[in-house]
Amino acid sequence: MTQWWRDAVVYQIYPRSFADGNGDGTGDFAGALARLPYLAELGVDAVWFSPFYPSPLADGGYDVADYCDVDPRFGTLADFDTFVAAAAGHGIRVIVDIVPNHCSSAHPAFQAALAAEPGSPERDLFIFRDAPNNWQSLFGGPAWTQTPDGQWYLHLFDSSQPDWNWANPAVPAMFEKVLRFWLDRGVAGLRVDVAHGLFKDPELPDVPDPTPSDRPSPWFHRPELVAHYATWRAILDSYPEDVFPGRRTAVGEFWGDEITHLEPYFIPGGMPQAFNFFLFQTAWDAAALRHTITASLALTEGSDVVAPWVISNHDVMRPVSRYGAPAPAHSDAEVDVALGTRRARAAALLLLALPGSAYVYQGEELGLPEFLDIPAADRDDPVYRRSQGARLGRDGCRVPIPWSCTAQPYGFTEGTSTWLPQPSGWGSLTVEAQLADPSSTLTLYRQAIAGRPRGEFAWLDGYDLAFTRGDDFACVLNLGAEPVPLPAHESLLLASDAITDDVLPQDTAVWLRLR
Ligand code: TEU
Repeated sequence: MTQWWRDAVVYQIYPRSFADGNGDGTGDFAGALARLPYLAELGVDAVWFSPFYPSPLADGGYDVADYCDVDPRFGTLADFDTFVAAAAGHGIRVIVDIVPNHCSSAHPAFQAALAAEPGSPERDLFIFRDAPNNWQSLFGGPAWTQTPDGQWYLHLFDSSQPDWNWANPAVPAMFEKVLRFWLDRGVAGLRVDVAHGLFKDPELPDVPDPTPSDRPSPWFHRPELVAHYATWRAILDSYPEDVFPGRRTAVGEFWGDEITHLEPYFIPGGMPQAFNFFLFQTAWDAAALRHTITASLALTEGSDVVAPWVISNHDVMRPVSRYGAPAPAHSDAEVDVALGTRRARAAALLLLALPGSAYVYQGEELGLPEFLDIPAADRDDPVYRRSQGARLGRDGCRVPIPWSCTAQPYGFTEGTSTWLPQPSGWGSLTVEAQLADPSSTLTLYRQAIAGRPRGEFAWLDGYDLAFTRGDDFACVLNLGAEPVPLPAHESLLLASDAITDDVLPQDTAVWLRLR
């Protein structure tokens, strides 16, 4: 049975910001459908949609009020089905986002819990207590909110995102139905939000250090998870090859402070894929990157679980700004966009040459910088609100995509405004402008996706950061100040920047045909 996801390139769509089809300034399925040819030409194997379910959008849709429908702002279930069928026509599979750790406070089950008595079965679907412990929300502030009758409920994220009680068998039973609802509709896979969450230590103990982190804790990486995901794997594997060749898949959003925190998930019959976030958490330093790659490959060695590589998503600063900023960046003035762009292009050649699957977040292929100067009044991320502005949050990487023209809204919408503002000066970054430019970042991504190497990985001796894939392909990066002579090769396949005299300048990567 083909495991199509093992070396797939998956494109992440953040639906609010990908493409607007109805002129209201928010992206939707109609807009995405119109842009399918773009995705087909980019050459991706699948798209993952961040949540599009009915939601108050208090956390961009990761606050789900109904797991089995489409929010009218994004379209209808029929529009979703149309997209899946049309994508299949282009050979593109669809992955949907499942949010099992928490729902929206607008979810009928939580509304029923609020209306019910303390100690009732309705409340037992969530985590209500008479007194809070000292846990903190990952978005800032306490992880507990008090209800009018005096009880408190747990929310690891925003107060509008109550955590489900996974120790109550009704919760896994409900999610099994949600999984089947989408799998029956023909989706090829699921992305599982906060996959290291869900189960909590039943004692809900106070912790010595309540600072949120992704290490194993009474709320993250609980031992129940491994057996739980085996049940989801069995559901995935029970689906026939009716839509596409190959099994259905799921990719877990497992964060860890260290690579070893993910080890338990790399077992036979587990969740088919676990994101590898360590590449973008690693500094722009050859030795550090080499160490991360070696440790990541060791994690997947001999396991049938795949760990897709990632350099950006809707939760982290755009690579161009991250690699061009003295961290943490707080204003455009501090970001060297030219330097960041140079490094992000080299990182793209690394990402797409490594063995296994890679996820590309919308706009990464355009080399968009983070929009850091969004006015306070326009910011939407609860992280910004809950931290009283101390953390800028993630709006800057969620700006509507510039498709064409030289000014806002850059072809994103037929309307005049967009749900988050776009900066001026993005005219040269639009899809239209970059398609016409053979040296654009979009062209680089298209060429790299089309030409991904398949052979066995081996480090290339004599270089800080270089490796071969089989006998005839090499990827070489130079992150150091000194130019590096290229190894003997038959031809230069791709370069992240201009190369002269077979010498690789600083912050540049090349793909070489060796023979
Ligand atoms: O993100 C998860 C998340 O943000 C944390 O679990 C993570 O541990 C931390 O930020 C990294 O150190 C997911 C979604 O991707 C995000 O957009 C949502 O806001 C969040 O869950 C809540 O649903």
